[in-house]
Amino acid sequence: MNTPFVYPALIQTMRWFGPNDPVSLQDIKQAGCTGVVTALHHLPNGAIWTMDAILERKAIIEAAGLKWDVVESVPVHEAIKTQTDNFEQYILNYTASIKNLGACGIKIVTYNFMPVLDWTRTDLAFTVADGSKALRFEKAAFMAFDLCLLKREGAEEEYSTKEKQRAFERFERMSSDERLLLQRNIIAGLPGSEESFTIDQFQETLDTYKGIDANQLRNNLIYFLQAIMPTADEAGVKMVIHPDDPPYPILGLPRVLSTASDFQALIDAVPSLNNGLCFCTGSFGVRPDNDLPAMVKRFANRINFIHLRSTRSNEWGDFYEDNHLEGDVDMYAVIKELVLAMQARNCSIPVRPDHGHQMLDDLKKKTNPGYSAIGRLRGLAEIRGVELGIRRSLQELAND
Ligand code: CS2
Ligand code: MN
Repeated sequence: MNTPFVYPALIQTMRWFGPNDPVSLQDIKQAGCTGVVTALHHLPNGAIWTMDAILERKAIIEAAGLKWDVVESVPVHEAIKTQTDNFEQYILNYTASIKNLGACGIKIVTYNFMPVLDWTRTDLAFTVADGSKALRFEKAAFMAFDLCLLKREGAEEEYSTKEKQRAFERFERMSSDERLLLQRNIIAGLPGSEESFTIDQFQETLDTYKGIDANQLRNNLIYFLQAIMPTADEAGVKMVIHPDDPPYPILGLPRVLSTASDFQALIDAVPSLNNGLCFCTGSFGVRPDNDLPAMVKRFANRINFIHLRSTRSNEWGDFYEDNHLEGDVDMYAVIKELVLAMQARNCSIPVRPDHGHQMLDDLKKKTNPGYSAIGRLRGLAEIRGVELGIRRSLQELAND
């Protein structure tokens, strides 16, 4: 009887925002996770993550019987993205943080290079058909913020007449409370986004990108990666960049990690295998021109962290977070390519259910938008089931 052909399994994790997170480590363990994705959110952007601070967090996680598998994220200071102020010092600090994380045994570090805003939504409590609440990006509301609240210089030229008409009509229908909520949703920073702004601060920060187009931002990203990669290689730390969310320019800001060719440009410039990718189906999946299964195949040896979620878009450019096995993402095809990638590399890759509806008892609780317990537990359970079915089927085929 030959040895059964073994397909490595995904490492199941959930994001945890630290001791103040309404979702506990015990909740995460009961959801079936073995690992945790977290960051030292209490440290200011640009600070060095000391060994003590890292080990303190690691001890809390291990005391709960879990493993700190992934950092999400060590935030990249805006000065590094714009190469202003003392950005070189911030790069040195970032390098020290990577070295300390590697020394503490934390070997996967997520980051993103989105200018000013991290992930962006207009509605954090959009009620879907079954009564649960989802995150939503409504294009007309977003344009209304841009044109009527922020009143961004040059915005008028960026939208079509039809789009502007939809934005102004949308704005007229909003109450003053709705306008305030819209502004807060967009610039107050969502969970994991370390920045939060008043409208004036926001405009000032946008202005720091005047003269920085996609080409320049990409060059600044490559400069940053070239500077930190020797330390990451030395420390055995895999850097994984998270894609843009949404995956296209907003507010006149460039975005440089929205497509396969964006990531290809990075690995062409910085070939180390520790220059890796956080494969987020929700972010990449908003663009119909992103072929997700093909991207998994193409970047299989550089995908070292996975976010699985699915959005559903319409013809107006609106999208909301659907259930993990519904929406526009072919989750079966993506998970199958991920299982094949892990088998080829003979390694297990950490996955987390990205976002999840606020549902059941969580509807009566205050939770981090997208990061309530039950919706993510449902998503992870569905992902786990699809993966198990695929692995067993492939294994049986291989053993025939
Ligand atoms: C999510 C965010 O946007 C997403 O897909 O994973 O919660 C994520 O934390 C940030 O955008 C990545 O830094
Ligand atoms: Mn994601």
